[in-house]
Amino acid sequence: MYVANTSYGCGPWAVPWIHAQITNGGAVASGIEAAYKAMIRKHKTDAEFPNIIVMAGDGGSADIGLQALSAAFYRGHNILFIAYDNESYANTGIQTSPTTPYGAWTTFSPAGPVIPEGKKLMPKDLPKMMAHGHPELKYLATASLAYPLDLMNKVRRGLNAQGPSFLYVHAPCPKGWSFPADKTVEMGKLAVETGMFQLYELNEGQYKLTYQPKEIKPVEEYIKLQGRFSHLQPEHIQKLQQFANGRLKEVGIEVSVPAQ
Ligand SMILES: Cc1ncc(C[n+]2csc(CCOP(=O)(O)OP(=O)(O)O)c2C)c(N)n1
Repeated sequence: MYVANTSYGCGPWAVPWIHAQITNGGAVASGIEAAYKAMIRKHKTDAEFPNIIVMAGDGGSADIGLQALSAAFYRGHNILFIAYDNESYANTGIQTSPTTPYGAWTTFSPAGPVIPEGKKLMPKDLPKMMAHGHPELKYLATASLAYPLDLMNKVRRGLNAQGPSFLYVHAPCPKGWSFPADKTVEMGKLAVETGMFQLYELNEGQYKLTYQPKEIKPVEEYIKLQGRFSHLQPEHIQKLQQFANGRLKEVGIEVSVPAQ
């Protein structure tokens, strides 16, 4: 979101923004929050306390940026940390990250005779990691660009929460996943309808689904539209189906693996 939006020497934001390292988005936001608080308390500024929002990729949140994110939440800074998940280190040319799904092709997880499925590891579940063990956490939700009103409402709730808030946004990437750009919203919806991504809010320690598909579709309907999964064999697809079923079960939806 940084490089693509600011190439070169300009940017699209109508409000102030600052570049952070991929390692330290949480720490940079903490510093801005602390500076505003101190300056307001000491009457060094007439400014109102602003909304402070981090926009981090999955690398900058689930992987290299995780330490700074967790520390900012532990200290209780009044910030909204948004992780937008395109399921790879994208800007550098599509390398695997902890949120890249099992079986996905990336340049660091190519499919070949030795490792036919490409990526062997199952993904890290960052929102559930953030949901536990951060006592100051005020608000947590997942969202998707395919459900924009829901997304905007969750941003507002996170900003209203007066403390560390975390929003995890599923953001399908046509280039990295290899599908036509005009299918981006469809891909976002299919992720939710197949259980590859779940929309929820954390409500007093319980996951509350904010959108529940009427019928859960087989994951194959989602992955068959993406070039990054085109090498998968039926046994790999079965593993992805079990993964989706497991994630759904964690948020309260019981699904049996649909027959192949
Ligand atoms: C400390 C450090 N290591 C590596 C890089 C190189 N780098 C630039 S952008 C990028 C990918 C970021 O991935 P992600 O955070 O998922 O965001 P995306 O590009 O997918 O939006 C990397 C690794 C860097 N800028 N800084």
